[in-house]
Amino acid sequence: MTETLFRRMKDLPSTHLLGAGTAMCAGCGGLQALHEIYDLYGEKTVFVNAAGCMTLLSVYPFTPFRGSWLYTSMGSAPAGAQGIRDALDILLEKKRITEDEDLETVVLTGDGSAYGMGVSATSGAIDRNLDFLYICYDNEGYGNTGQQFSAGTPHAAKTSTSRGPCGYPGYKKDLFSLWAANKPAYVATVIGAEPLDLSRKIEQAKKMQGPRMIIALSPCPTGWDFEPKETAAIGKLAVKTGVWPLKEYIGGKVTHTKFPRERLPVEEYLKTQGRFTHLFSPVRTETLIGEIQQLVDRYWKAAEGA
Ligand SMILES: Cc1ncc(C[n+]2csc(CCOP(=O)(O)OP(=O)(O)O)c2C)c(N)n1
Ligand code: SF4
Ligand SMILES: [Mg+2]
Repeated sequence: MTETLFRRMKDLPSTHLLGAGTAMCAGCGGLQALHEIYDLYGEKTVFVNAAGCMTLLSVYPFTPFRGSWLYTSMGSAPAGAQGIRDALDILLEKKRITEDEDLETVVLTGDGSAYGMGVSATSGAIDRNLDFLYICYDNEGYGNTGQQFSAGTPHAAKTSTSRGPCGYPGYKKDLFSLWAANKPAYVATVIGAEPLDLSRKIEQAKKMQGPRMIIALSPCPTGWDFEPKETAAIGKLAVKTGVWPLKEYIGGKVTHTKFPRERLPVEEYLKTQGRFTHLFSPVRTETLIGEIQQLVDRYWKAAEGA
């Protein structure tokens, strides 16, 4: 039976591979973004995957990734990627593989790793100018273990470890700027609900060498509490309200790739998710809604003035 399953997975076209026969939630926004990226990046890749939801894609001895796949602890995926890149370079030098058989090294981690435990290993990898693509699917919490808050959790969101009346008291870390400050070749934010913007950025990253980083906001029906069919609509609202700026960094310059000229009020986005219900019910919490709106307004005022 396992043999049949393996054959079935192998026979599927690559565009339908990710998610086949796995335990991912319906409507997973992280998987949507990964699908789109994988379609463009292709099978000649080694995925170095830190512990998190996406590690459920591979259930030993099977994996939907056609190239290769390595599982690492939460903090060490970029270090694992260095080992893979070095091994491939040695094989190339010894002519044990041809240029055509070389593989792209791709790190895949959640926000728990990217915004927290993995920052040190990522900084080291950028310092060593490691030639790799780093994808962070950002579902704004430790999704795999029950949506505890992470450094990517937005202000006031309820998580399993911030259940009080005001939700998470902290503020989402600015990972884009943190990465850009390390001067890698490329940094971009994307979202699966904007596939044209995403594909242009992945094509751009593909043309470059050195450290290239992608942060994909990943609407998460399970952790954010919404119906799986709403994933794309919520992703679009994240962009239209200005909550998730789409931008890229190349050679010291940051460019916004989509300017929400007529921004919708943030509450249009907040209202769609159970993690923000306490802002509207049983009574409307004007202070918190106002604070979130102010954060977004301040961001775009600075961006427009830049
Ligand atoms: C050092 C360490 N602490 C805790 C865990 C348990 N753990 C496995 S996955 C996970 C959540 C990871 O969160 P994130 O990186 O955001 O990925 P997501 O689960 O949201 O996909 C945790 C805490 C671990 N694997 N390693
Ligand atoms: S918990 Fe969220 S990120 Fe994890 S598989 Fe489910 S929908 Fe995707
Ligand atoms: Mg996460």
